[in-house]
Amino acid sequence: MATSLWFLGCVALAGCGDAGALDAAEPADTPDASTSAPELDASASARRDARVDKPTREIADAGAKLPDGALPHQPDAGPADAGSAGDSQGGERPGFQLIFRDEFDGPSGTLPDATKWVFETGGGGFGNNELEHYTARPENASLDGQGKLVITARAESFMGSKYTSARLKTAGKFEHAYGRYEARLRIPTGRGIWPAFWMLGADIGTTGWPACGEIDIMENIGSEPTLVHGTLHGPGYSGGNSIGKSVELPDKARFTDDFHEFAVEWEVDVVRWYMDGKLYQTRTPKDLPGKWVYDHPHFLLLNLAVGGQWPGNPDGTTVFPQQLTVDYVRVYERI
Ligand SMILES: [Ca+2]
Repeated sequence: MATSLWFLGCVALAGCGDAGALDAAEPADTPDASTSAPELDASASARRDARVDKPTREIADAGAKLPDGALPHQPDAGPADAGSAGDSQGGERPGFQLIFRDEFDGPSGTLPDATKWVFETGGGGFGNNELEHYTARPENASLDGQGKLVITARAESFMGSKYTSARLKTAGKFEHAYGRYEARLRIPTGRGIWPAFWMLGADIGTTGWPACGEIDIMENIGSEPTLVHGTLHGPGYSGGNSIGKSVELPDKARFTDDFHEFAVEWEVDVVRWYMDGKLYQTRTPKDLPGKWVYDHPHFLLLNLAVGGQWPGNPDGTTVFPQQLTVDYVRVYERI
């Protein structure tokens, strides 16, 4: 089946309370003024831009072979634990050296490690007509005491929004170029539910979006429980014109029923996407209608949006709360 995609868009960082240079960011340009973000109040920290179109894309075979010219993947270095059990002790990967990790070990109900993660808070739709208000409360993001981070979207009235959730980023804490970026996630499901694990260029505050670059490692809309998407957004290919591919599980199993590992391996002039250790997409500058903007540090984001142009809004079939559960986030450099 064809997929309908509005891809992750921009973040305009304005007036956020985070430490670091991003505080001074100007609101980023959006690819379509008719769908640009509303004016921000001073407390709102970020906006994604609008998805302005619904391109149809190929769905990858999860067992795809490494194409000619791609750098070698380590075929026996896949997820240390492909099942549903936790994997707090893993992380060794031949040919790579860990440079960032969070296994999310810690007492139940505590907030994620503030030396690694920054909460982005606020509502207003993030340019996508999203419905959630992101908070920094443990009700929306906290450890479960069993080695997992749980981001929870709740149906509740909060500062004018009907839903609350959380959005975490490593901006100002961990920003890096190249390497392998992976997370083991159990995603939620249901119409209007929109989890993502992604990266933005750390220069977004000065160059804006999409010139800063955006690499979406995993994105799903809850009405499509058997598909996830990997995408690049850059100048000339952003929003609905972004470059990406979708991938399914064998037998079209639902992603929400188990943990899966999502990764990119990002090198000079190439980004490769993996799902459970299997390559499903490779992009190089020749694939892009615009400039390759992935030669500078990016930061990571994890978020769980509710509603918006791409996923649509929750309806009577959508169950709340919904949870994005994160077993680990790890970043490696090649050695
Ligand atoms: Ca863990």
